Amino acid sequence: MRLRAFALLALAAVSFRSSEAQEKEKKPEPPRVTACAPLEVSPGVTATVRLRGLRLDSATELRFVPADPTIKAELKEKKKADAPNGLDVKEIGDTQLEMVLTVPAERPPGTLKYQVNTGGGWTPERELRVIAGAALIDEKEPNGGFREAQGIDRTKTLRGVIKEDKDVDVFAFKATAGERIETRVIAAQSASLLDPVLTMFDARGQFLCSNDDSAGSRDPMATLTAPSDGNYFVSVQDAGDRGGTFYAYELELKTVP
Ligand SMILES: [Ca+2]
Ligand SMILES: [Ca+2]
Repeated sequence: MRLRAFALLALAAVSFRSSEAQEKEKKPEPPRVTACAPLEVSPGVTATVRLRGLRLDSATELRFVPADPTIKAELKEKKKADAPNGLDVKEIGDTQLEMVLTVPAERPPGTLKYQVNTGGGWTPERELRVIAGAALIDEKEPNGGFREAQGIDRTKTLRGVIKEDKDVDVFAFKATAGERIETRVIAAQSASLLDPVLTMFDARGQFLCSNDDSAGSRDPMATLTAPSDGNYFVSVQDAGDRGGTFYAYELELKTVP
């Protein structure tokens, strides 16, 4: 009798467990953002930001962390999307979402954390950089070689995109002899699919230095001591020669002691 009761109990436990497992299977999984473009917004400027990820085509709501009712935000086009150039769709997701954001003009530079909701819950927090419009320069194509290099103002952040496979972006800047210039690319540490490589050259196009990954991130950093007064070049490309909409980056050059 006791044995039979035990067997019944065990059976009940099994069926309870399996219905719990079924319940779990039915519950939709939370969405995830794997990439975004551009990587930044400017206060007072309405911007369309594209997100790539898992289950974003059923997005219903967007929120900021901490909550900020002064930001105007709207979810726009939601759709299924193919995996770009051979990337694994399970990793980067097969959906896209557009959000149109206006951050108030008074907001100071920094970061803006956000989350997207679907029936399955909220995405983990992601962040956009907030950079004043006057401190940003946009990349201008064509800039694929030394002859068509884009001259840049080193006091500003350049915002660019490796827009297709094998795209290389080249920028020109001036430096004085002995000046130390720290150059870095921000991409992977934000939410870009780009694995950037940066390379620096002198005015004749001779290689000076290069970096792929630094400080535990796929984003490179290099410090150049200018050997003489004159023009220099810096190039940005993808380590795997890939490119596309979600291969955005920021390039910053600053003089350091
Ligand atoms: Ca480009
Ligand atoms: Ca890299």
